[in-house]
Amino acid sequence: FLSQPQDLGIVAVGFSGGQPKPGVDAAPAALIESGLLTQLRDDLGYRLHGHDAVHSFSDVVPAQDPPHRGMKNPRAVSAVTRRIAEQVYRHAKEGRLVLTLGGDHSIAIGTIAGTAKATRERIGRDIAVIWVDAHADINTPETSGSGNVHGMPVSFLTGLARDDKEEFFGWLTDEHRVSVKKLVYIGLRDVDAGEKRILRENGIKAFSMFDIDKHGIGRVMEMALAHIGNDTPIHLSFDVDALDPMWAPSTGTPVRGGLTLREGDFICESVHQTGSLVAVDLVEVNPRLAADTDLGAHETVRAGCSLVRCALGESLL
Ligand code: HAR
Ligand code: MN
Ligand code: MN
Ligand code: MN
Repeated sequence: FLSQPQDLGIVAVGFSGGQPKPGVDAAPAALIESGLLTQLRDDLGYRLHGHDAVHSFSDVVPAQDPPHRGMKNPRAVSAVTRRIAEQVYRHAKEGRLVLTLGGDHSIAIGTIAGTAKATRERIGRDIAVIWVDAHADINTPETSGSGNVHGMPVSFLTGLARDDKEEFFGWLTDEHRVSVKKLVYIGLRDVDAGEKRILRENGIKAFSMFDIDKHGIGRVMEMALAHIGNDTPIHLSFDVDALDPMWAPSTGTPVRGGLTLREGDFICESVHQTGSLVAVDLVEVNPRLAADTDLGAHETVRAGCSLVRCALGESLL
């Protein structure tokens, strides 16, 4: 007895304005060129929607964009994430699983805002977020040392950071936000002092590389999913830099001592197995970086495709 084909909304986001290194905007095209969407359709049986365009957002990016509260490119990131939120919302409202291919991690402001709102309206539930990353991305504009918004998305999504002005993420309202209680980190190993304080003061659940070494990834996923609770809709936001640079060298801020590709795949498989997945982001693949090595960006793109396929159910029998 075959199950119904599942509908998958694709949002391909060529955006790099949340951090300074060009090239992360080329990731969606590289992932798609390597056959990802064809595999999802032909091998995994998904019915794809919205996959014809890689969005560039040039129409909403202003010519002048001076810093605000230390944030770099604040108007551009705000406008682009607002647009992404609308696109993700439309897919999720239809009951589609949503796959977003980034782009830097600032785009998660849009993706998570979109699924949070749509899931509340559609089934009256709050989503949980599993954030897989070497970094916590929970700086506020005031704690950030870099001013790069890709280090801040979680603070805006949880309401720890706020701004009244619409052009600086003031468009985010309660319906877009997620509770710090419904947030779980996996893979952390490069967390700023100010971020550690935020995690501690808000009692945020986080499994660092230390916890993975100590308990093993199997036990960590049991604990992570237990924290979220059965049956809670899950948004998986996967930063490819969670993987060790051995498997994913082509990324803007690589940190040694990360997940093996198999551990990354296992995280994705475990989330798929819950049956509660509503959205997946794959971010921070930068095909222009480490391009001078033997394999170039090929290995990183391949790892990214593997993570997505695992999250969408490839390897489970
Ligand atoms: N924590 C640092 C900052 O705020 C570095 C963030 C790096 N971020 C990413 N995303 N690559 O996870 O700037
Ligand atoms: Mn990140
Ligand atoms: Mn990261
Ligand atoms: Mn399945």
